[in-house]
Amino acid sequence: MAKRRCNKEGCYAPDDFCLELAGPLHEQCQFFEKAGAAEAPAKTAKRSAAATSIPWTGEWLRPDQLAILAHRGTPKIIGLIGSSGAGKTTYLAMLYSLLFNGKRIENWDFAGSYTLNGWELQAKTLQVQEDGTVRNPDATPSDKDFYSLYHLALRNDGFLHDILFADSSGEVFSKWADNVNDPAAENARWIYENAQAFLLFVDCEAIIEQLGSANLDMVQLAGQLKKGLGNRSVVIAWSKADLADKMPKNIVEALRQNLAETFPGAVSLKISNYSKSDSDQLCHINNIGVAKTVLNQLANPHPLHITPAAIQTDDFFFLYRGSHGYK
Ligand SMILES: Nc1nc2c(ncn2[C@@H]2O[C@H](COP(=O)(O)OP(=O)(O)OP(=O)(O)O)[C@@H](O)[C@H]2O)c(=O)[nH]1
Ligand SMILES: [Mg+2]
Repeated sequence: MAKRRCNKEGCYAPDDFCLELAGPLHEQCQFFEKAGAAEAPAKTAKRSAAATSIPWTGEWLRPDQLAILAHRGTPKIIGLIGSSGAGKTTYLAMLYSLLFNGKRIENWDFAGSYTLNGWELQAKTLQVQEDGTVRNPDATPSDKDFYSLYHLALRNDGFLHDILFADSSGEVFSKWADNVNDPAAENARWIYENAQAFLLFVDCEAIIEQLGSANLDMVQLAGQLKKGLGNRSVVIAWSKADLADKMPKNIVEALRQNLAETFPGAVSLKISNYSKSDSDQLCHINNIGVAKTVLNQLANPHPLHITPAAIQTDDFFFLYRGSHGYK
């Protein structure tokens, strides 16, 4: 029997995402059913739909569900690491909101997602409510077996890449930083072992509120991340940078130096989810810039650890400048 295909233009289900339902549920799609009717009796199609049982909610993926991506090669995992409340989940919510609102990651075109519901759920928390407030994401559960892998299929240079952003609880990563063998940090260990690149979040607000102790926590986390890092890349995101001016300069300088020595050549970007204008540097440009930097480093798995030439700036961060093509 000929292989069934969808008759919706541009849809290559079952070899690729079902365009209509934005996921692997092509058997339930009206266009796929119609396509199948031409080649197979309707009863066969119904039976095969019933037999397909995918433990998949569209919210987020767990490691044991990654088989649904296996037919296209090995997905690449980006681990988000930072202390509790550092803004990791909000970063993902903002990244999706920006993409949904038409911003582009230069040279990386959105081609679908198996976790659209998960992205949507987080992005909704950033929408302004009727009373003018923003809800913000809930703290990510700190159970040792809680996983939330957010999927993006992205086309770069004609190739399709399955990218998974591995979000986790900062509390768990702090336990892991204290003791990598902590039985309560199983998910942190999995992310550390399986990620090909990392986003390390430095919480500006924590530095303002906790001063030296936030610095020490960060140094400990960075030190643990470095130990078995190999040639995997790290991008440093100074989150909640709308508050950056309030950070004590001596603490920031000490931490910045420590991170520069721990991760030579790593790109540092200040990000914020609170925008002042439509093309806000911290919110619109740098959030996308963080994603673009880490994706480009993933596409080039042996990044050259060359310290960039000195940039004339009154800010000690290397602000992201690659916004060409940014819309
Ligand atoms: N000032 C400021 N606050 C922010 C910003 N982004 C997030 N926040 C605040 O930080 C809080 C924590 O953010 P989350 O994204 O939940 O932090 P997280 O790192 O995922 O935390 P865990 O899940 O507990 O590890 C939010 O509820 C917001 O109140 C920002 O850009 N600026
Ligand atoms: Mg979180």
